[in-house]
Amino acid sequence: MPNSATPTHCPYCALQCGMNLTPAADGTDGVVVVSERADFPVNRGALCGKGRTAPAVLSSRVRLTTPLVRRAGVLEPASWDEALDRIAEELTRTRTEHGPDACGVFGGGGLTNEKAYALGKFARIVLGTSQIDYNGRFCMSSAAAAGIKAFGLDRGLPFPLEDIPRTGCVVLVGSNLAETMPPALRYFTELRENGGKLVVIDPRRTRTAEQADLHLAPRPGTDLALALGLLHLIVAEGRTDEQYILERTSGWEEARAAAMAHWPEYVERITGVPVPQLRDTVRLFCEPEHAMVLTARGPEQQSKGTDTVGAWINLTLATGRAGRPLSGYGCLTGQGNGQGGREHGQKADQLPGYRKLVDPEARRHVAEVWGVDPDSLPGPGRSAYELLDALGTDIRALLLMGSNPVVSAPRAAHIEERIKSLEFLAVCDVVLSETAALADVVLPVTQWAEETGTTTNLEGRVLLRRRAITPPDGVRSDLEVMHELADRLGVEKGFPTDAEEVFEELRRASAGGVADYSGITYRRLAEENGVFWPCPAPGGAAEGAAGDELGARGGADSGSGGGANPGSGGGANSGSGGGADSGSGGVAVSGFGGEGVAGEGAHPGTPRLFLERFATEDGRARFVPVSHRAAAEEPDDEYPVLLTTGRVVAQYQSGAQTRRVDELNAAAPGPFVELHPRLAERLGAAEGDPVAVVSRRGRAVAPARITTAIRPDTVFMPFHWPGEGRANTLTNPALDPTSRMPEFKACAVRVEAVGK
Ligand SMILES: Nc1nc2c(c(=O)[nH]1)N[C@H]1C(S)=C(S)[C@@H](COP(=O)(O)OP(=O)(O)OC[C@H]3O[C@@H](n4cnc5c(=O)[nH]c(N)nc54)[C@H](O)[C@@H]3O)O[C@H]1N2
Ligand SMILES: Nc1nc2c(c(=O)[nH]1)N[C@H]1C(S)=C(S)[C@@H](COP(=O)(O)OP(=O)(O)OC[C@H]3O[C@@H](n4cnc5c(=O)[nH]c(N)nc54)[C@H](O)[C@@H]3O)O[C@H]1N2
Ligand code: SF4
Ligand SMILES: [Mo]
Repeated sequence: MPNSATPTHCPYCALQCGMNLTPAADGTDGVVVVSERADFPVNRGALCGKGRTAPAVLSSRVRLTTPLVRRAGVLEPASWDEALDRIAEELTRTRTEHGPDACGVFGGGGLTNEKAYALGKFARIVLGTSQIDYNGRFCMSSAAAAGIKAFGLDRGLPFPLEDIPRTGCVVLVGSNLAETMPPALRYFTELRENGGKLVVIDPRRTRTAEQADLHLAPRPGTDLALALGLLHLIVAEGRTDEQYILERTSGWEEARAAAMAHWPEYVERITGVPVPQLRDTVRLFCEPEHAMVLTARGPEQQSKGTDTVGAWINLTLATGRAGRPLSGYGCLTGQGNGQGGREHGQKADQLPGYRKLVDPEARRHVAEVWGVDPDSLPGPGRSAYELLDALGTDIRALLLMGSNPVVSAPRAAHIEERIKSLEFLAVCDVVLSETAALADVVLPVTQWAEETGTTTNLEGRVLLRRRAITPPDGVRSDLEVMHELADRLGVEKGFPTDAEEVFEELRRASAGGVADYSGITYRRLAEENGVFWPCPAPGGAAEGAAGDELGARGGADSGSGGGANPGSGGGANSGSGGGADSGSGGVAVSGFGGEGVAGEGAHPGTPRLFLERFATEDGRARFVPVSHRAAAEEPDDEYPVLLTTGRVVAQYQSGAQTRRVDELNAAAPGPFVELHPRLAERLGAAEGDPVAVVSRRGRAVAPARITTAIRPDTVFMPFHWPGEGRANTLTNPALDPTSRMPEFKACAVRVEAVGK
């Protein structure tokens, strides 16, 4: 039995925990045993409840195993041919009658790199539409935009998690990782055991905040003011690193001036965080030699998320932390392939390799790989919310893969109406999600354990998720779906069904781009425990394309095209050629690369970015001059309370998968409204009483959960459930001007007791 165990990775979050899977000896449907995979360094065998129970969703008791087609208003089982023909006909009709942009495509950050790549290619060359985006827009897009502005490159963490225990202080902004990435908590526990300090910033005293040396509880939506106030104090207390600022950054004067306008007392009034706590934070952050700022959805899912993350990055720059060993800024990406899913072209403005769709050179390179005319590639399309908002008007038919917006989109009742107003909706999913239930055609697809593919975890580590079991009869992979549809729409070549074949093409398409995967192969991924991008092919196997973008821009790995870091094999990152990781000040790169695995001349990958230079044109990080502004909707007499939203440990996202697992439902059976005893008393609500939360978008009802762990001016709802308790009925789709991220984390509501 043990020798039939397959090492693979969890289907859910961005930690991409390693696990071993063994099919039941008797081949019983859906029965798969999960066992510890201690050799994978990120989680070292530890799994959360979602990972442990993930095989439950493989069972045909809860999943789809036959295509469904709507006939006379009812979804009925159909053959694959009928279902695929129907989709092809409707897409063709829509395109002919209304033009290619009347067809929309919506993807997901849970899709493998191969699927995300193929979906972007499918939209642009099969449908010829510009109208593609994905749920990652709702996730880390603000951090991505801020990272690109400041560093010239967006990779969630610029260092591996293993650096965290060895730094001096981590400021964790709006992450509840004790619930959202439980095995990662270990890194922070070790940090504290080593004498390092943890500061957590969250309007709620979460399980994560309980681990902290210092917990700041700002009003939702005020992180920008908080970061500016801290920078003000850093300057006032003379704690800046002037030499670093001079040598490695630009734009300090403007950013400094903007921060100086944010006096601590003013910041206290906006945020509710007392000045002494601001001073303590500055001391904890500045005193140690090394320190990090990590953000997650709290500060990012705001209509000013990009500026907010920019302000936190400014703190790391002013104190000389970014691009130094054991220090810097990172974003904790969320979905299983939240990182890779944002690199290979399912984003509205993007081509593979994190290239820009508006860049003529990028278009030329990718069009050549795809064998099409660069001029035939459409331009950038709408962002996720704007795309969903245009359904039924400009966009008449939608192909959706890997998301459940009926539950997860902001202002969800409106988006549900938009989806219902489509002329045609096709959904590929493993279960009949709330969105799939509205479709005209539903295609049942294979999932993680049944198919091979790669994901890129929150560290930028590309991983091989291996097939461990045979899928049930009747399901096909997303790649097969795209192959079949492309074929029916007149594109016979270019959509292989084998994931490795897709990956080989992705390597070429990404070569020379920011997210360069050209030096990564399935073989290397199988032998090493993942490879960090950028990883250019030796000698520019990208047909001379390597080096065009990064080289010209002096990117993170200036050795691209030249096989920098030659043959280190042992994983030392001190190769010649000025790769980003050379001269890393003696930081050992452990847990990376095995003896000689990378092979002679192979690039070892880049666990740590920016140690010599940033990926900007001049190699300097850019300060952004930002000032605080209010949330799009602030409390008033009619809506006097702030609503914020987020997650609980036992459910995942829209719950489409985890709400089908008994053990998880027992732990987290339904929605709730977390509120402070003082607010509950005013309402006359007792624990468990139904309370209504009302915003300008709608009304949701869920039981009260009364706790002193939340600010009295704020209520919290998790967003995992549809129906009456759907948090997104309430949320405000106000968008960040740069990232187009909706304001999931702050809107004005009133709270009412129900039927007392
Ligand atoms: N169990 C579970 N784990 C998950 C997921 C899941 O659905 N369930 N989803 C995965 C995905 S895709 C993602 S993106 C990650 C998200 O991971 P996290 O970002 O950790 O998750 P959230 O609960 O959305 O938000 C984190 C915290 O932000 C706080 N917060 C709310 N408003 C504000 C604010 O204005 N400022 C600050 N500083 N904090 C605020 C909330 O109280 C919450 O505790 O989790 C991943 N892991
Ligand atoms: N109020 C509020 N709303 C939020 C957030 C918040 O914090 N607050 N967070 C936002 C964030 S960060 C995110 S990431 C989104 C996530 O929200 P969604 O985009 O809805 O994410 P999931 O629920 O993971 O949906 C994934 C769907 O794809 C299916 N699926 C899984 N694997 C595959 C596959 O391989 N192929 C195909 N075709 N389908 C597959 C699943 O069964 C599921 O139906 O929610 C956002 N919405
Ligand atoms: S922490 Fe994330 S990747 Fe790890 S087992 Fe849990 S859901 Fe899966
Ligand atoms: Mo996310």
